[in-house]
Amino acid sequence: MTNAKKSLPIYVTQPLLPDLADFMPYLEQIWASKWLTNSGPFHQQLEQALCDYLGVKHLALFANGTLALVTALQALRITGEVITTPYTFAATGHALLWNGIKPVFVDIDPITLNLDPDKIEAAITPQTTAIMPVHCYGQPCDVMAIQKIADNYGLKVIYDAAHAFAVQCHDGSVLNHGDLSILSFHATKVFNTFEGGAIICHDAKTKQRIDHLKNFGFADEVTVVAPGINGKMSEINAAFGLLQLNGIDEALEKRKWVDTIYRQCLATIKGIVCPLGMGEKATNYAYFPILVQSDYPLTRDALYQKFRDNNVQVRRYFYPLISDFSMYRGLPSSAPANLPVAKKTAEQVICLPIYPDLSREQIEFIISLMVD
Ligand code: T4K
Repeated sequence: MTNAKKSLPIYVTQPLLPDLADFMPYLEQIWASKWLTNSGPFHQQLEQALCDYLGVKHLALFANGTLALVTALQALRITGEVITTPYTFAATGHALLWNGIKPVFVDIDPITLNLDPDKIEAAITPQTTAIMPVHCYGQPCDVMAIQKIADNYGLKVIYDAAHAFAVQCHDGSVLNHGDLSILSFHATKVFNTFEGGAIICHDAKTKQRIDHLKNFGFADEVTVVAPGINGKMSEINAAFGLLQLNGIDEALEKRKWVDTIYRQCLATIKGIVCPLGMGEKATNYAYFPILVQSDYPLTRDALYQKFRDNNVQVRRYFYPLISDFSMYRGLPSSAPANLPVAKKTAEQVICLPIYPDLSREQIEFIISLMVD
């Protein structure tokens, strides 16, 4: 215990970093070619390697997940109102606002913590054009139910799959569902390129439109087909992604091990619930959320403070709800009475540290803070 305490802080996550020496040949190649960005060779290789690894047809790399989200909405020309979850990171809602779209918040399911399909229909209006669910913590949404509603009402579906790298559902990659999915490759994610992201789509024409949109709208040297943005990933980020992909299976295994130990240790602690009973392939062990119930001796915030006092840098993902941020608070759908499950979950949640290098000693120290 004492040793674990000495080696603190323990962060909620730590990035996966391959050996620095293994990155040097990539850097030398970039230096030799002087090709630094704008769809260079590593960029092209990483797009193909990720399509193969993830089991998806088309993938466009981005500088980060937020730009991918903003561009996904542009690619499908989404306007009006979009139904989404309040239980997510700020970027989900902000991508809508950056496109002049009104978010309409719908409550979450208490088991999956994702958008509750049973509550979507009641929120649809003549202005609704799309649904933007989040595979929160990498737990797949009910993709079949959501698609059925979208088909019935002629709506597009864009998944914020920022957490869902390599996540499978009943018929393969969860990224193959909906019209588009976006990934984040931020440093804190299961697979990272320092900063980075991607849009997954199903046909070459859409991929081409996305590629134009992320490069200012340029279709060729003299033709600009849309008011695009600069969303391009650089060669350094792409090269790092290629290198990291080599170790991703091992990293996922280590995350699974951490998840298993936590579940074993927490099973007997009264008042602590692990909300997601995750299946073998339905998760990538990106996060380890716990819910602090009223029969636990400490409040959620007292336990959070105890962790922080002991230099365990846990996070309350996702508190506050984004519907409580000042720019969303005035929306009718942000009313707490409309979002009781999300509200309660946000008040109970703590995400415990989880990353490949977390040791048993560190896990035991974290657990000890919950039982002492
Ligand atoms: N949609 C969803 C559902 C998302 O969760 C996110 C991002 C996005 C969209 C947008 O994707 P990006 O545009 O970011 O690609 C972090 C991440 O910055 C953010 O990417 C992520 N979601 C969110 C859930 O978590 P913060 O503000 O909590 O990050 P920060 O800097 O406090 O880092 C958390 C912990 O990670 C630190 O305590 C220490 C550790 N850490 C962090 C960094 C940056 C490291 O060990 N090394 C590092 O380099 O948002």
